[in-house]
Amino acid sequence: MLPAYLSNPFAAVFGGGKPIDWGKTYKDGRRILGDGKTYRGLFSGIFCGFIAGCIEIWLSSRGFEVMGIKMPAFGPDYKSSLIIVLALASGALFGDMFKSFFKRRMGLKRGASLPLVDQLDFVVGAWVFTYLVAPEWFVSNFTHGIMLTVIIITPLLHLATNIIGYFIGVKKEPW
Ligand code: CTP
Ligand code: K
Ligand code: MG
Repeated sequence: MLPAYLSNPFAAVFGGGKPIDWGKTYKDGRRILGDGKTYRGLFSGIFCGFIAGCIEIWLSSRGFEVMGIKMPAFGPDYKSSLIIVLALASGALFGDMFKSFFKRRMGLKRGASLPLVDQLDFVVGAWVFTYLVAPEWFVSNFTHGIMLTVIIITPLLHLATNIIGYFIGVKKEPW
């Protein structure tokens, strides 16, 4: 999940410049996506998430140790692993973009919050893209366990990060 988790914050760090919708409005007179979705954010986010995934593939191919626990070498199928990593990173940002389209149709301005949807958009996007390239990944009970954990933990992580952001003064609201 790391490529999906990292593509969003990296899009926020490196984003800016030309918006993906070129500043155009939809039939309803509102922006198609809004200024919060830019080409630079999209490509830098996908790139950083992809690099994170490549490091994971590299680590898992040689085996590594975390806090004294030895992880065995996986000997992964590199080609399919790279495609999955790319699907996770890009799916996350496309899911986020898809959500912005609907937020604008609902009349919500850029940055306005849509609870739970704002926190799970990228997770759903990442899984939809992964399903398209590797449906076999979704049949195992192990994967279902990971998915349930991610759905429960992600909104909590999001809230915790925002509370920290509020106390260190980089966020106006603690949510
Ligand atoms: N960002 C970007 N390009 C993307 C995604 C994000 O440039 N494809 C940057 C923007 O600067 C954006 C910030 O990351 O403001 C935070 O992303 P997000 O919370 O998804 O955007 P919002 O500004 O909240 O816009 P929206 O209401 O459309 O979700
Ligand atoms: K987001
Ligand atoms: Mg936002």
